[in-house]
Amino acid sequence: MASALNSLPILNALQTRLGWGTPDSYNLRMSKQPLVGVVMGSKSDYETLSAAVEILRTLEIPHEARIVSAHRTPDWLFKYAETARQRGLRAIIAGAGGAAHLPGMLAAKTLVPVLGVPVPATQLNGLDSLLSIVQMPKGVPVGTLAIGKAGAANAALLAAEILAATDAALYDRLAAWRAARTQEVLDQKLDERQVG
Ligand code: RP5
Repeated sequence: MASALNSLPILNALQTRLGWGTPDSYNLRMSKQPLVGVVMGSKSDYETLSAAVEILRTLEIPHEARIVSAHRTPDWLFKYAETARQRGLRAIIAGAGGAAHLPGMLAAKTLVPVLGVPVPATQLNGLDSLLSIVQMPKGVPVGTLAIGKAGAANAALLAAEILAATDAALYDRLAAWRAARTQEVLDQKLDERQVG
């Protein structure tokens, strides 16, 4: 029904006029089917990964969040990775702390792009997970972000950029988000005694 409606030129024109983007992007926004999977090795990692979820919500990107442990639920990890593409995921954000094998093992089992977020969960404050995630062997890439919430937020923005390549309406939302960040800095003022 939806695809039949989308073939109506007048509806397409209306969608474009209202800034809803192409019929395809309209369908993606309206569907509940997740496009981005946010996975983490433990519930305690959510505090870090919430920065990614927040950005995905702001940009209206359908997503899901799941706990998937590389060492404690390896079979579930494999199932998640193996079904990711057929379930419609276009990017996976994977955060883990310590000996963080989650992003790399997901990447080994799917061609859906994996964005790795090192979580500061141990005595080494995320340096251990950063090195574990970033040092992938040639041929199995993981796009590795910064340690902690900044990395999680950037992972979501990178996922948005990947999706925006084929979604004009999302591209516009992303551009508006970036413009707002620029404006925030332009609006910042130093005190009189700070300007020198
Ligand atoms: C926690 O254990 C970390 O924060 C991490 O994400 C998780 C890793 O679990 P495994 O994937 O190694 O089972 O300390």
